[in-house]
Amino acid sequence: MFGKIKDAFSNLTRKLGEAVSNKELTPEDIDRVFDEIELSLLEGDVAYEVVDMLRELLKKELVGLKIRRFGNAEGAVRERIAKVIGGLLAKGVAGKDLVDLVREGPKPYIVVFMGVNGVGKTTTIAKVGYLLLKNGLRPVIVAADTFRAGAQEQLELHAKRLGIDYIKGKYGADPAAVAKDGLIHAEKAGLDAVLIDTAGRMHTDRNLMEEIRKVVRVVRPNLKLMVLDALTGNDAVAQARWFDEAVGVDAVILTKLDADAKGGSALSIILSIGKPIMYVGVGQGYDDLKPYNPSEILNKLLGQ
Ligand SMILES: Nc1nc2c(ncn2[C@@H]2O[C@H](COP(=O)(O)OP(=O)(O)OP(=O)(O)O)[C@@H](O)[C@H]2O)c(=O)[nH]1
Ligand SMILES: [Mg+2]
Repeated sequence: MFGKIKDAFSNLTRKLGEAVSNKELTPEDIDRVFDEIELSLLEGDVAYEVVDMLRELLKKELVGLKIRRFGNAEGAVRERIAKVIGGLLAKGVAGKDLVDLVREGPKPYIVVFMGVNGVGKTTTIAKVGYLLLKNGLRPVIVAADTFRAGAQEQLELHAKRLGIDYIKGKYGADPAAVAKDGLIHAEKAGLDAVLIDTAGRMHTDRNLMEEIRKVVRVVRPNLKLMVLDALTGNDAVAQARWFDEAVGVDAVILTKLDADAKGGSALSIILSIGKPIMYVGVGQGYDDLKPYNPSEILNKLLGQ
């Protein structure tokens, strides 16, 4: 993870360190060094706008930097870069973990998972169900994807394996009605949370977008979670914007971080999403869901 762009950041630090050990840093120095490393950032899948944003922010932070003779120029540069990127990464921290929200929130606490096709919604629901169970909370999983063949069975299999209550609907059934059934079940059985899986949809599919609006209107979720695939870069940022406009997005779960070998795609999403990142998916197992941890990412990017 972050392998390729880690090299680019280490070159950035070294080159700026060299520049500052001779004289005070100027905007031109920073442009020159950025021009030299820009291609490797882009090749590492960092979005063009993100490269530009970093260039401007680092200019603000670094121009005028002076190092005393025999001072540690590279160390001073690294510290400033860490401050800038660390600050950006910290913006994504969610105020509260889902476990706390469920524990402290209304009972049952209702969560809708949404996103485009194949980003990992169903897998993520199973992981979240497992996480709640481990913390002594009882969820019900609701298959409100009545659209895609196999979707109901896929979720049912997870629920059975995990020993979690499960509510399904018939193919073609109204997803809002299925979601409501899940809510009624949770109320009757005194469960803590309702986790609602929805069909993958593109913003261009007006029927499906109308359908997710209806689910939200009918069950009034306490949390609307958008699932995004780390490999999709800029497109993920656009997806979050569409869903935010359509139904509102409270927080994001970023999946497949383990599969983003270069790292720039995930980094670009994290730096430009403008929403709290509640968890990251780091594999296909039930345990492969981690809280978003900015300092761990910063270490991977800038660590020596
Ligand atoms: N490596 C990796 N694979 C993941 C992760 N999360 C999900 N996947 C895989 O991504 C694929 C799609 O996952 P699903 O959970 O079916 O995605 P979905 O969003 O429900 O898909 P649709 O219902 O068709 O829209 C599966 O092969 C999952 O195992 C993750 O964090 N890491
Ligand atoms: Mg699914």
